[in-house]
Amino acid sequence: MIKESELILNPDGSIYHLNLLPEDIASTIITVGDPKRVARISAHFDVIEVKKEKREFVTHTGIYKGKRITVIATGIGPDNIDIVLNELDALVNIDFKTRKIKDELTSLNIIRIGTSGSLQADIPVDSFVLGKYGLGLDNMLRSYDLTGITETKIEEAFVQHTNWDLDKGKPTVIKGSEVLLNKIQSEKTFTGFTATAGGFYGPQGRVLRLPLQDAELNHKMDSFSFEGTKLTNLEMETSAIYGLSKMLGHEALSANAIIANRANQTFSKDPYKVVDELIEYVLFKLSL
Ligand code: R1P
Repeated sequence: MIKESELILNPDGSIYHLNLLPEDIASTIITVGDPKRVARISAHFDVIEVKKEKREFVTHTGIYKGKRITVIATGIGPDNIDIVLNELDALVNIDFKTRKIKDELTSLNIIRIGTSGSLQADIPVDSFVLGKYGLGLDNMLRSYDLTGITETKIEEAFVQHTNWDLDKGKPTVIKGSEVLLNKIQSEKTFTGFTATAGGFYGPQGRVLRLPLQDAELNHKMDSFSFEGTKLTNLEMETSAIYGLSKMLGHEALSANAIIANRANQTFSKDPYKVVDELIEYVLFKLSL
């Protein structure tokens, strides 16, 4: 039995942060960073059945072309992903009455629709990138037993290639869902390593007033590849989603709209447009 301090439920029986009941979510879940992006997605639904929120965790569940889909905002960063993924899993795989793990486990399909910066000059702003792998630079996953979850050979190659300072912790590499990748990729999408940073400025090589531990890191990252797969883009959630999904038995894929290009220092003229295009693209692919 999972104790009250570990599995925290609100007085109405909903899970602590997400404020959701088990029946509020579908088995296909779209995650977004920006809470306002939730309504931009559910605007495409034929019907919206559930609208709930607490803090940055805004959730809409509805029907899109006959398929029940939940869209949930995670807010920014891997620490929030720890909350969202654990609580979504608890909603389907823990019986809230007995506080016991269910005998039959449910596997969710989790798709992130995010925004991201490209590290490659030939992956321009306004394009779509799918993360074949998540490369975590943030260490959130290191609190878990990652035995058998991470791609250790790629991790070692990355540490060596970038001369990574292990005082910052050790990068993790986790593969995304092949099933979802095959379903969603097309000639419209780029694929590669999506790197996840634990911050927006220094952790992604941006300098306003503070000097960086390694000013060359982004250049070392954009020249990293493993068996032909390049490091494509940088954002703040993918590797955390991939790691927790893999450990918990869910399928996960991250689709990002490229709104900045860090290699040629450009920014999309209309970031909302490319995000809306990615939303329509992913919803269409999920409906097939
Ligand atoms: C930073 O501005 C935020 O935008 C990106 C990053 O991953 C981070 O969450 O994604 P979202 O647009 O999905 O929030």
